[in-house]
Amino acid sequence: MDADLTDEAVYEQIRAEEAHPGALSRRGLLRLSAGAAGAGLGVVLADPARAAAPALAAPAAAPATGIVKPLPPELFVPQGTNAEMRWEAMRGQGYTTPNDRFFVRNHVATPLIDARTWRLKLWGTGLHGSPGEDRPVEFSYEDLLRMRAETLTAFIECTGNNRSFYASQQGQQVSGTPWGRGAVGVARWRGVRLATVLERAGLTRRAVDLLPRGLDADYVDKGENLGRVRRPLPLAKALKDVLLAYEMNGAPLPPDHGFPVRLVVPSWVGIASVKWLGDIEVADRPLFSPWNTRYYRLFGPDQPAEGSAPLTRMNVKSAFELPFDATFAAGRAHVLHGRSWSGNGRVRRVSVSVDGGASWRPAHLRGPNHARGWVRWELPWRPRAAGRYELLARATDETGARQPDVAPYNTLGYLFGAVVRHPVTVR
Ligand SMILES: Nc1nc2c(c(=O)[nH]1)N[C@H]1C(S)=C(S)[C@@H](COP(=O)(O)O)O[C@H]1N2
Ligand SMILES: [Mo]
Repeated sequence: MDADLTDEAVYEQIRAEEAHPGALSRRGLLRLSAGAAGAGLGVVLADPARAAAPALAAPAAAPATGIVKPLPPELFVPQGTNAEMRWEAMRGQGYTTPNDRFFVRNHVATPLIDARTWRLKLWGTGLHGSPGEDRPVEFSYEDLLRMRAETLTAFIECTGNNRSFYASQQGQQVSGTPWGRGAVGVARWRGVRLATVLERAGLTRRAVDLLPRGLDADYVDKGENLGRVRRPLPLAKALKDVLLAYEMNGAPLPPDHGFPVRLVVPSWVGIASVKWLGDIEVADRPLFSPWNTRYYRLFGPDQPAEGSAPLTRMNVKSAFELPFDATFAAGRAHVLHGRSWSGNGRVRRVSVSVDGGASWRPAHLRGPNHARGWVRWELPWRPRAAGRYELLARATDETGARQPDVAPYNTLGYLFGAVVRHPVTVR
């Protein structure tokens, strides 16, 4: 079992190399030097800038995204270094989002990491003996595979999912990746509880905050180097339900989703689920990084100057398994399919309107309804007359939170949970 996973890792690397030889035939050159991210760990970057460099004579097919897996246009909408899932790609699928169509959100580029030399390093004042960063407690990939495994079905959703609707539905300008609805997916994650690893590393009662950090390259925002992706995680959440995941839907984590090991922080903003996890500082005091100070807070006229508290849970949302401007035959029986989810827990009810919000009917919830996942639903529809229609879906979760008509404005365009007006044509 262990050996298989390692073999799979090698296989993934070889396949990636075949997929874009331009970037990866220069592995030696791209290997990061000691002191940089992943020092001595054989980290290789699928670097878009390098892949595109003229000297490499990269084939036209070489992707410019830094993403390793294929991004066929019927499954994905490109978003710079990211890839958004098309919602019609979920039609006919089971409960989870298959790995080949799970959205990718990369601040920089997918690094290719050798699981055989990779180590998870824990250090800091919240551990017995306060080990420094230079003398961390280490766990190998094999160590983690040998520990008691748990599975968790959970969504990961980018905090900016639906961001483009601030402009298109509310006429508001916000900054950030202009995601439509597809920066969300549900997977069955398998791995080790973070709590277990923290205990083994010598967690003390003084510990309050963790700082998990990725092995991808430094994130540079408009010329400013912010260092590697890292976002503080309160110990209470870490001990509750956070997973160190090494499998996604029964396969080793694909490179783009954090191979060899990522955090899965269920119900919370996607940024918490740090990919390509390299180390975790465990501290006896609150920790800060740009990802809980300047990003992932709400900023705007209704917020304090330093922004809201750092964002934690995602809000309730819905999506139809249809593209925008889908067409339907008039006078025929159709079934509308969709999914709803919430960081607060299970979705209780979903109402659907086919007349732009004038009237509503309850959708039929189908199949599993995991508290940390989503629920599928459907509703028959027989449109009588040709014309343009707006489909709306509004979910209510188990805490009573219901999708509003208008999402509260914030400058970074986070948490757009308002009902999406989905245009379709009947002919
Ligand atoms: N190391 C690292 N972890 C990361 C990121 C990243 O760029 N680097 N992106 C985060 C963000 S913003 C999101 S929404 C999720 C996306 O996970 P996915 O790419 O597997 O869908 O990963 C998070 N973890
Ligand atoms: Mo995100």
